[in-house]
Amino acid sequence: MALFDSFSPAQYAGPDSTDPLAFHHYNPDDVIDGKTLRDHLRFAVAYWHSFAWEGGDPFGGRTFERPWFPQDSMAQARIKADEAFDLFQAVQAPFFCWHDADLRPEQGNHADNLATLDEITDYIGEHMQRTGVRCLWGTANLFSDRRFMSGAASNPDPAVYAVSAATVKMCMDATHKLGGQNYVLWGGREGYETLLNTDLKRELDHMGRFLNQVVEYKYKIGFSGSILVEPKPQEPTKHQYDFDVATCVGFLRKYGLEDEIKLNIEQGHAILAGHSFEHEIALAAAEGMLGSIDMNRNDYQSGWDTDQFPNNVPEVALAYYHILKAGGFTTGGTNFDAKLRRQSLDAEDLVAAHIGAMDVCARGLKAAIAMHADGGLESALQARYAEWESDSARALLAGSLDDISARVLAEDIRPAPRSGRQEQLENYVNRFV
Ligand code: XLS
Ligand code: NI
Ligand code: NI
Repeated sequence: MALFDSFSPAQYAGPDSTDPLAFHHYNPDDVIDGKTLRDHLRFAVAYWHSFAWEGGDPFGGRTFERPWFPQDSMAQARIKADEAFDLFQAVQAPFFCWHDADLRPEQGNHADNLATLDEITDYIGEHMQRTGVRCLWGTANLFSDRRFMSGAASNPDPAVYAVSAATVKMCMDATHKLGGQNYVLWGGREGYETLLNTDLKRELDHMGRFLNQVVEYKYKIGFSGSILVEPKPQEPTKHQYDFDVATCVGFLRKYGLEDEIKLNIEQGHAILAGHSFEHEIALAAAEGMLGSIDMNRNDYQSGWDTDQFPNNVPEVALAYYHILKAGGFTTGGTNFDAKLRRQSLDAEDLVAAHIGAMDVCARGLKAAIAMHADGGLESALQARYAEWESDSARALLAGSLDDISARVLAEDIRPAPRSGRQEQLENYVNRFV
């Protein structure tokens, strides 16, 4: 019995509606600032959390019952794909994202896995044609199988590097075939458990070369999407090499990739790294490396990557404010890399989770657009730095320490501290959310 085919596509019913399966704030066709909300937000469902994850945690296994479990055959993979596209339509998701291992079971050698991925992506391509749902990004799962336990590109064993590179080539080909708009590399187990057995410099050099091979291959096949790296500080390894945006920016520059690779920023990973989501977004934008976002929050107390659906409008509003300030998404979008809580057993829970998350994002985006149009934050920023526009201030940057010192003495420069107005700015934001 199919799970999601009885849900007709969720409709916008307005903020006063009490229908739990209707949109209250996300009206996909609403045009704001010259673009539909659909095109501003570019929502994507994550195949892995919604269809491959079975509801397990470190203390217990599967809680969900789904017609495509156990996920051990191509027949089951097809049922899963049918159900996935029913869900995408039920929540009006324009995009989805996937790992190879989510789409079909990995079985046998690389040749077997190539053949089965080709087969299932043909099948998925038919669903895409039929429904109009598109691929935001594809990626390779280089972390679940035991062969990746010590990393993929950073593995001490060259055989694992080889299989990882071949797997990424396979997944880039599949992403290209499905018209994917980005290709993502999240480090998975690229990191270490202990420095006692780790040659950190060698592992970083191997990762740098690996990413260069990815970029070379992108040009070879004419993939026109963006290559994105997804930072995360820990989990599964104790220390992940792609720790946060700042670390990734330095890494990409070191290996000559700063003009080739952008970043996919996840809210939960920002929190794990001790940053706010908007910090990571604003920093990536400042470096010209903002690509896409994974919109899933963490529990602020547990210290785990709990991948919960977003539900905090003020947080989401600030994230979109910085995305809009950077010009909005181009190839990127809003991927719900989010999973249900393991007690949320019903098909309806998954539908409601996505609808609610889309509503939260729509509210946040509308607030961000309004703040943008009002310009209050921008003019406060301009005012704060206005003196740097003067010739005498510019001369400071052009001069030497000697020049500056002479000026401080000659002009008897004595700074007069002035307010940063933080509370007033916070109050300002609260008028919009
Ligand atoms: C894990 C990551 C993962 C990536 C895709 O924490 O968020 O889901 O988004 O491999
Ligand atoms: Ni994550
Ligand atoms: Ni993610």
